[in-house]
Amino acid sequence: MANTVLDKPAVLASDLIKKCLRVNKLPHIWCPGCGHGILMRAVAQAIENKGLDKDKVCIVSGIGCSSRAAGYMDYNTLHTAHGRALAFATGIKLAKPELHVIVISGDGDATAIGGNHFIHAARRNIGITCIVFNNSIYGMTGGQYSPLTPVNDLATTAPYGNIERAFDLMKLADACGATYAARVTTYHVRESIKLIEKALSNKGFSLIEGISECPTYYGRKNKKGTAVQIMEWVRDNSIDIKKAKAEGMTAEYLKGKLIIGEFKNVVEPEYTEEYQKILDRVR
Ligand SMILES: Cc1ncc(C[n+]2csc(CCOP(=O)(O)OP(=O)(O)O)c2C)c(N)n1
Ligand code: SF4
Repeated sequence: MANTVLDKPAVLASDLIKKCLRVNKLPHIWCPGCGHGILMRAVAQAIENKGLDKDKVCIVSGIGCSSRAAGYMDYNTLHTAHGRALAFATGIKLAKPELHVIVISGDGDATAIGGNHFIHAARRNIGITCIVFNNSIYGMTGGQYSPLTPVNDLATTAPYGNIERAFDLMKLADACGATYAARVTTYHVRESIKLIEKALSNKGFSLIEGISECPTYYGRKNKKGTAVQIMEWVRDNSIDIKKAKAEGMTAEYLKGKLIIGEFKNVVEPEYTEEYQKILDRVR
């Protein structure tokens, strides 16, 4: 196995921080126990493991606690408007197809105000790696429910329980035409890094849904306990999609479980390559 930071945490983790983060922007704003830092680090580690040239990486975010990650990461970065990260990223990828364009987004940012950009970026299969830090709630603005808040859960805007059904982001990405889709968690860090690496290797639109903790709003509102207890729940209730399929687990058995792992990995024409073909033809 590669000699990753996770194999020698004490020494190499600090190297990763110095190399990939803007240390002058630290300390970060995230609450103690917030899962977003774990996902940010997994993204940086995946970029590092793939040996990408930092100058060829562009990280785009919208607005939210999750979107603050772009400010801490030492690559070409844009911190844009709420819900619009994929629109900015689309422009960047079209102008500079040689860049590895990565979007970091929250569940609200990506699937509520940014939902339309999401479905069309996936439909076009444009070469963007979209990483949704899903904490099931709007963190930055105080705990409103999002399109990924489970039914019956509590939020500041659903004090008696959320009656809206949540999107299944894996199914949404698949239906819209994304060519790579995986769900990872802050508990399964090694697997998360590997799947982010695979997403970065896909030529077209890749979605990573990163299950993250917001102990401050989602956790407190829903009496989920401490950040550690939330992660223990994830550990005890996650089932890999491959295992679920191999063992023929029924939908009834999987109800209430968190299905993780790689859901889709196919090859389809990538948008900027198709666009270039048109340019070559007409010029
Ligand atoms: C156009 C616009 N609408 C609303 C807001 C207010 N706003 C800022 S962050 C946010 C929600 C963030 O939630 P999410 O995207 O889930 O990210 P999290 O903070 O949970 O990481 C909202 C509604 C804004 N900044 N701009
Ligand atoms: S409010 Fe929630 S999402 Fe935002 S930093 Fe705090 S724990 Fe993280």
